[in-house]
Amino acid sequence: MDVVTFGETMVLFNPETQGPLRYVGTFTKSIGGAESNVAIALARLGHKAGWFSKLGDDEFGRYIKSTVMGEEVDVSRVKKDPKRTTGILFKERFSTVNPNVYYYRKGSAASHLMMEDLDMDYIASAKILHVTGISLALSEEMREAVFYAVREAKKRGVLISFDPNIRLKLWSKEEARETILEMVKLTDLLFPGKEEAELLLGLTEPEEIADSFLNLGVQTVALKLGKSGCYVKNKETEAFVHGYTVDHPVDTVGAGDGYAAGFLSGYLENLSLTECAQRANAVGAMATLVKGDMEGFPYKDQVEIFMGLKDSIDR
Ligand code: KDG
Repeated sequence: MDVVTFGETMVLFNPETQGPLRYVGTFTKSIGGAESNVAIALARLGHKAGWFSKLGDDEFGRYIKSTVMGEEVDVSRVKKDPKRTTGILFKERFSTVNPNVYYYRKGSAASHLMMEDLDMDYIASAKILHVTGISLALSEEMREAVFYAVREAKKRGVLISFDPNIRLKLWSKEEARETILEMVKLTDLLFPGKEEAELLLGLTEPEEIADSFLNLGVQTVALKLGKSGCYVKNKETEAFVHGYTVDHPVDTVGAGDGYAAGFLSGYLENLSLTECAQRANAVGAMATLVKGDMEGFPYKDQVEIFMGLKDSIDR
């Protein structure tokens, strides 16, 4: 396995029309979950990815499992919780590409994922364990499970990849800051957004932000700067890497997960830091071209065409 990840994936209802949810009559059903997004994006880029969670023993749980499996992600460690249900997520759109999000996930099966649910041999079989701050916000059990998995995996030589993914609908700024900074100290590859870094460190300059994270023990910081691209730094090198311009973005949700997957993909292929950042920017940008959290992630040849590394034959 190249990358193993775990966390909550919900059934996602995307409105067909704009406006307040109470007036929306039709939705497209899909799935949303930061960690499964990363696993799906990695699988499309040609890597071996495993994702697990706890799902309700219900139709939405079955739907999520078969969808992730259909993307060629290993789902062999997914568990069912007969007592709890699968979480639900609704988006609501007004004029922008950034939708509002409504969660129906409190007490969900996934938020009861705990230490005993972890197969540490499976996790330790991966080169990289990827986790996010969403799991840290869901419940005490989940938080404990994530810290345990990360500490154990680290002891067993697995690289830790972490995306803070701060969702203020799930916890307060203070709680997020304290918990996430604790996780950062265990992290090798870190993927913060600029606003997240500001919230965590109170800093605004990319170079200062990266240095602060490196001082906390992080090996590589990939700071997402939105449309402008990213700033990446490790002990040996640093670079500002331009983003890709997208003419008609339709949905920004999932772009950060695409970025993380693009970066990890480059890392697994031993690309340079700048090349990892370029692939990350490209996958993130492509994610915004399609409605849905994971639908827009490209296959390897598609991202190479997008980056101008390969010719496309359209007809
Ligand atoms: O990063 C995208 C995710 O936020 C989305 O797919 C749904 O996991 C999700 C969440 O908790 O918001």
